[in-house]
Amino acid sequence: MCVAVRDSCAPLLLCHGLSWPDSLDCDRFPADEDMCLASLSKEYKHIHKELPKPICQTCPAVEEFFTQKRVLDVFCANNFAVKVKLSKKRTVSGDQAYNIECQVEFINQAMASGTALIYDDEMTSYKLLWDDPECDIEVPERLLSSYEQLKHYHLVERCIHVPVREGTEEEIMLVHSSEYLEVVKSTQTMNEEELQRVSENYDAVYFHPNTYRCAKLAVGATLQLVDSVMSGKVCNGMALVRPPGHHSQRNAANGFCVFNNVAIAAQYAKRRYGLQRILIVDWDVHHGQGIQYVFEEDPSVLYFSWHRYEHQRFWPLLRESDYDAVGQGKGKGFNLNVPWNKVGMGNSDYLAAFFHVLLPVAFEFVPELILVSSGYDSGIGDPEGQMNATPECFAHLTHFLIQLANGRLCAVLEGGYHLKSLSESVCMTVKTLLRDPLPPISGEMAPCLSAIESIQNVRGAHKPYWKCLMYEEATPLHDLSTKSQQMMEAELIQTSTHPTAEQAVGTTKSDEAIKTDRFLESHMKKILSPVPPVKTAAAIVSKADAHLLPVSVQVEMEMNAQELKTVVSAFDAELVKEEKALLSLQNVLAVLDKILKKKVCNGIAESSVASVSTTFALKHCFDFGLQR
Ligand code: Q9C
Ligand code: ZN
Repeated sequence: MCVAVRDSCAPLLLCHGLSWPDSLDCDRFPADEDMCLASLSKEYKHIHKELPKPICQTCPAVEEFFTQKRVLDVFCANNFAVKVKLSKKRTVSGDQAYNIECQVEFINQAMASGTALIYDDEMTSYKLLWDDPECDIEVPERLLSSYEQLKHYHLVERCIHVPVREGTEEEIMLVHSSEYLEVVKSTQTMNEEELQRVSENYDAVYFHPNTYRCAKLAVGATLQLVDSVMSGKVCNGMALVRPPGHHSQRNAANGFCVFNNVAIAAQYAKRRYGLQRILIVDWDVHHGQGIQYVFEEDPSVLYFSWHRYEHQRFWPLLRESDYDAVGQGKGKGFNLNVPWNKVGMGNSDYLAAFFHVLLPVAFEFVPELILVSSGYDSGIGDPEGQMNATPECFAHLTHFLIQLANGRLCAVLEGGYHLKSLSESVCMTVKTLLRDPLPPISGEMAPCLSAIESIQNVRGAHKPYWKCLMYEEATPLHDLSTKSQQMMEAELIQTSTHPTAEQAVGTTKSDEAIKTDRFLESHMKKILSPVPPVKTAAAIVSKADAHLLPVSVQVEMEMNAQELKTVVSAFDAELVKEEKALLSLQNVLAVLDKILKKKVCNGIAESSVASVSTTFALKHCFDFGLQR
């Protein structure tokens, strides 16, 4: 609970001779924060002006109502859902006097709706100025093509546009040192040669005169998103930013990252909103070691990352990216690493990691906010990741996550270097945040052996820290199925003297990229069937009850008798001779038919003869040509 809310309501309660309920924790905002006071000052004045003088001996009913409404308004304006019950009781002393009993019950932070989209093309204003094969995939087109595709699917206009701002020095210093900030600042005025020299001090980083400005915007965009979600303006959202953040560290840029946008956002959310549990999900294909370092000892931030690891042979080549880095000190158990020891991981492997590692732990953790380090280099076609997840996989990952934290999720772009794969995956994420129905996920649904081994090892390593893993039988596997193969490959590379090997890799890669382009073009058409115009249909027996349904539910008429005859053959007719059974069947088939014809997403039908209805429903599906 916020001090400002308490203070604004205090005069209200006081004038009724009441004090703030002791049971409410009122100090979740540090007193020196002015955010909430600012947003409330209008309300506060309003209260002072309009409230009856603090003598309520004769408090009439209308005034009680007024008071109640005021309290509610104040709380709701701040996104707190409360139940306020003011009841009037005559005092013993005299007929004219009342005691007002006040019960304030916090239900929860109110459920907001809407999706924020934060993007500014100014973040495309820096690029690599020299030749560096290590960095040449991190291009401005990454943002441009993602935003174009969002426009193409008409998703931009369905989102709430939130402007970017610069992150302040103070905000940047929630994670970074002032010395490092000064280094980055100094690159603004450097010439190419100087820029190149600074860049060389870091691993896989390039600076441009506009980098500093864009890095500040990337931080600010992320914080704008956090503010939009936490203030209840929206329920969730996505920030499309460059440069990415998850590799950068207190004193260092790293892996295209300058300021750690997501780590700063988590520190900011803790400070400003008094959050006690934040979940960071890093689905980028690289290990966000920068985030791990910031929160290693912090039990209030649960960090999950899966990453291409290949037994520490993949960048950033760190021992601490393995499954046994579980966190340190008080933070033990709050760092979850799923190292992928093979390339080619796909939808089933990612879902398995969610089902068996992230989701059980996250549900036990009960986060108040989710930040996603939303990199799409874990998607199909990406030259860095070499993985296989198709765009709709990200829809499903998003869908599972919004079941937590009241749906409060901020997705912040990290990597993603195959432009088509990146932009389709961004679109699937935003579509899901907007709560569009999900496309069915494609491909084989069993995880591969190597994925199972990694998953089993993280579960084993975290067994001491989470109840949901308490009964895990398996102990960490040391002889991984990929290990011997890995050794052989390493030897092969060492002994290989094939002169054209490098060239061959070069050509296959771009061919590969084009192949993925073509694949995605047809794949997306296949899976993105138009969204049915009606979400839910209902067929109910007594039409008089229709008014009890939410307005958005379309009430169906029963299937007409003529149509029904084609489903119920003369032989089967025996089964539905009774009028009641017939009506039930007509109801079920009416809804089913609409679903099959994609006129509605889902539905409910009232039936008194469920098994008979099911029999005919199945038959109708087969007739419709529905198969596995
Ligand atoms: N030969 C992000 O995705 N690659 N950063 C280094 C070493 C660096 C990735 C290759 C990849 C950085 C945000
Ligand atoms: Zn990455």
